[in-house]
Amino acid sequence: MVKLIINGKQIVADEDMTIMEAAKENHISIPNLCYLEGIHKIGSCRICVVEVKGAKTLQASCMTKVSEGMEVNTNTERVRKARKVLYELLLSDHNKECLSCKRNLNCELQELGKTLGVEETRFEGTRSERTIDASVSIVRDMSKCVLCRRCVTVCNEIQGTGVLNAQNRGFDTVISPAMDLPIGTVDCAFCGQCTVVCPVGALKETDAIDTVWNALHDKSKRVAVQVAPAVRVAIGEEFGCEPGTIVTGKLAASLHALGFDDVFDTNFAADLTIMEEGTELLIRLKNALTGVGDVLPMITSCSPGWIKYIEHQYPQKLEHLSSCKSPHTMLGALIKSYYAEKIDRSSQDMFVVSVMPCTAKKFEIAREEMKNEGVPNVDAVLTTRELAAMIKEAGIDFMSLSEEDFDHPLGMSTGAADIFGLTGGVMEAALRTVYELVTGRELPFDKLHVTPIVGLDQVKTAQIKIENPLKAYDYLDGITLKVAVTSGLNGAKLLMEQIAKGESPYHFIEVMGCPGGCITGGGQPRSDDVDVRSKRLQGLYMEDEGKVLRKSHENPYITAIYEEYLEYPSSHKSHELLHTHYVM
Ligand code: HC1
Ligand code: SF4
Repeated sequence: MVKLIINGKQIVADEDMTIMEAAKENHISIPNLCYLEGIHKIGSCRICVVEVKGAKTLQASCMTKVSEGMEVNTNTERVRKARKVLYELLLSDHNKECLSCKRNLNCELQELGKTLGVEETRFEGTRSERTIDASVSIVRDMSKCVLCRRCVTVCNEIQGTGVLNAQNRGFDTVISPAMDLPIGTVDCAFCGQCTVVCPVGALKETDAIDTVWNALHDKSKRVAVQVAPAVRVAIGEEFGCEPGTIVTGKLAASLHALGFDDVFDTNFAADLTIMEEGTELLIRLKNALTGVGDVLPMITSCSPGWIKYIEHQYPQKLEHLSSCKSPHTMLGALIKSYYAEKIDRSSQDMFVVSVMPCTAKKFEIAREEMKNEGVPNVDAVLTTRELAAMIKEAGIDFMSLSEEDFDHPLGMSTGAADIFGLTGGVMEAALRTVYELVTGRELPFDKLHVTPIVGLDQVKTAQIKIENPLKAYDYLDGITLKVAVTSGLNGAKLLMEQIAKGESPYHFIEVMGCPGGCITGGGQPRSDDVDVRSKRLQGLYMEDEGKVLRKSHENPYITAIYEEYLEYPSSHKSHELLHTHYVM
C-alpha cells in the first residue's frame, strides 16, 4: 500500500493501482474516453490527464501508477484547459451529424463534452473522408471514429480474433481490418463486442428495424416474434432498471402491443434443443464406446459467432459440432411448418422475427444451412437494443405495462431454457436431462446447479460418474462423463488447440462466442456497471429457480410436439427441420 495526496486529501491505495483507479475508489471522478475498466490501458485519448507534482508534463491518469508521497491534482486550470483542447481536437475530425446518429443522447463523446463544459468548437481542420462499410451484422462508419481503440482491445485481447487494428499513421490512422478490407470479407466472427464498447456511433449493428416495421404493416403477412433467453434480464436497462432485472412479462406485453401476431419464446426451442442435442450426445457416446466409432468431444452449435470462428480457424474440425441448429432457427423452422399448418397458412405467409442479444444472429439467418426448401427459418433479427428503440418509437411506456404470457403452443419453457443465456447454462440444462434419462435419477447437485461450471471463469470443467444406468444405457455404466465450458473466443481457442493436438479429455464441450455467454452478447444494452455480467447471470439463475419445471424433458408442450409432429428426438422429421451440417 502507498500513501498519496489527491486534490489535497491524503489517501491510501494499492501500489498496483493507477491514479485513475485510486481516485475512483475515493469517489473522485476523472473524465475519460478510451478507458475500459479492468481491460484497457492504452492511454490514447489523453482526456484523463492530471497534474502530478514534480512532473513537467500532464500525466494520463489511466496509465500512471500511484507511488508513495505522490501529489496529484485532477482539477487545476491547466488540466481543465488541456482537456478542452483535446476534446475540441477530437471534434475537429468528427462527423458531427449528431441529431441523426443512432447514438444521439447515448453517446459518450456528447456526454464528455457536457462534463468538460465545452461550448464551442474552435478548430475546423481537414476532415478525413471515410466511407461506410456495411456487412450483414456490423456497420463501420469511420467518419465517427475517435480512435480510442477500445474495439481494437476487445477484438484482440478478449476475443483473440485480431480483426480490427490501427492502420496507417498520424492523420491517416484508421481503425479497420488489414488493408482496409470490408469487415464482411475477413475473419470477423460478427460477435459485436466491438459495437458494445464503441463510445460513439462508429460501430453498430446492421439495422433491421425498418424491415420489421414493414412486415408489421404488411397485411398479407402473419408476423411471429420470439425472444432469446438473455434478453429478459437486460432489456429493462433501456428503461431504467438495474442490470439483471427480470422483465419477461413486460417484454411479452410490449411485443403484443407492437402488433406482432404471435409472441413466442426462443426458450421453448431451447428445451427442444436439449432433447435433440442430448440424444445426439448419447448416440455419439454409444458409437464411440461400442466400437462403431464417432467424433468426440461433441461441441455445442448454438452460438453463431463461435460457428463463424471455428469455420475460419479450425475448418478441419467441423465434425465436432453438434448437428443441431440454434434454438431460434429451430423455432423459426417450426413456426413455418408445424404452426403454419395448424393455423392453415403457408410457410411463405409467415414472417419470423427473432429478438436476440447477438449481432452474429443477423448473419446466421442468412446462411443456407438455416433454410428449408430455400425458405429462411427466420426473416429478421433485432438486437435487444433495436427492440428497445422500437418500443420507444411506438410510444409504449414499457415500465407501466402489465405482465403478459407468451403465446401457445410455442411459448412455454422450463428453467433449463432460461440458463441457456449464460455461460455453462446449455451444459447444465443438457446434464439435467441426459443424466436423468440415463439413470432414472435427478442430477445430484444442490438446486440442480452443476457447481463446477457455474460462474464467469474463462474455462470451467466438470466430471460426472454414471453408475447403475437404466438397462438401455448399460454401455455407459462406470463412465465418468467429462465436460468443459468456455465463453469468449479466446477460451474457445484454448479448448480447440487441445482437440487439434488430439489431447482433449472431454466428451462434451459448450462454447459461447461472447465472454459470459449471451447475457453479454454484442446486441445487449451498453452498460457502465462493472458488475453487469454477474447481475444478468444472477437474474437468469433466479428466473430458472422460480420455475416449477426446471428440466427440458418435463415441458408438456415439448412432449406434445413430439407426439403430434416430430415423433421422437432425432427422428427423420427432426433432422429435416431442426438439424444441419457445417462443411468446409
Ligand atoms: Fe443465445 Fe441461444 S442462448 S445462442 O446465447 O442457444 O443469442 O440468449 O437465443 O438461438 O435459446 C443468443 C441467448 C439464444 C439461440 C437460445
Ligand atoms: Fe472483432 Fe467481434 Fe468486432 Fe468482428 S465483431 S471486429 S470479431 S470484436
